[in-house]
Amino acid sequence: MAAALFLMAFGCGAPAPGARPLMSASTLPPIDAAAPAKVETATFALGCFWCPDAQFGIIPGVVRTRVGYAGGTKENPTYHDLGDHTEAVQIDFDPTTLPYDQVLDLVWKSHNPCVRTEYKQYRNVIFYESEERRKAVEASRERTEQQLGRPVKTAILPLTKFYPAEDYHQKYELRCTEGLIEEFKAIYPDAAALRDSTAAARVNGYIAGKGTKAQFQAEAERLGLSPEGRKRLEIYILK
Ligand code: MHO
Repeated sequence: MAAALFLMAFGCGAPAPGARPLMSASTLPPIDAAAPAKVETATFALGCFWCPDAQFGIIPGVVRTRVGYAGGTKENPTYHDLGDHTEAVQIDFDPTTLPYDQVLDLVWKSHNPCVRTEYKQYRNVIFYESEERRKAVEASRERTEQQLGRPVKTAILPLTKFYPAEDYHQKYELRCTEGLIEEFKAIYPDAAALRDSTAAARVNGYIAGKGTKAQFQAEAERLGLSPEGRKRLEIYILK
């Protein structure tokens, strides 16, 4: 009897209870469906990680962002048990439209590199993943010192490991914005998929006031928002 009821309720070939329907490319925000297969990754720390998450998530050519902990030795750090780690952001970017040297320029311009940061949690760091990257970072430091005419104090360190932070820190501004976060949770019930969405990265940046009207007009259709969601987001775009 129970089996018959089960079959009546769910039918043949219907997903098992609790299974999530498979996401088809057409239900994704177009900007996510078009994410390039080949990306490179860069990691840096510029104070509280909520801010660079938004600041870099809005940049054309940035495909994904994630915030986390890096630079220390403690294994499996958490926000409340950080050990010797620093809050960091990691971006996946499309090197064909945004070369690594441009990423570095943006990093140098988005903080004051002449100030030594007192707390390890919030210190400024550019991490490198290879010898080639180390050379590129050091050359960009020299260019920056010449431009500023002062020594730069931002640390340059090898990236040994990056620990992604808790879900509630990912796309923080978006998560705090009623009406918009619900739209993303409906598209991406899985927190890691939401974190990895280009559309979520852009919307998080717009909410933080990092985007311009011109950029929004050019990509609004591709962010996967409802007409109400789009109106809600427009309130945050002032420039
Ligand atoms: N506790 C600070 C910084 C948060 S952060 C992710 C705040 O609430 O603004 O370090």
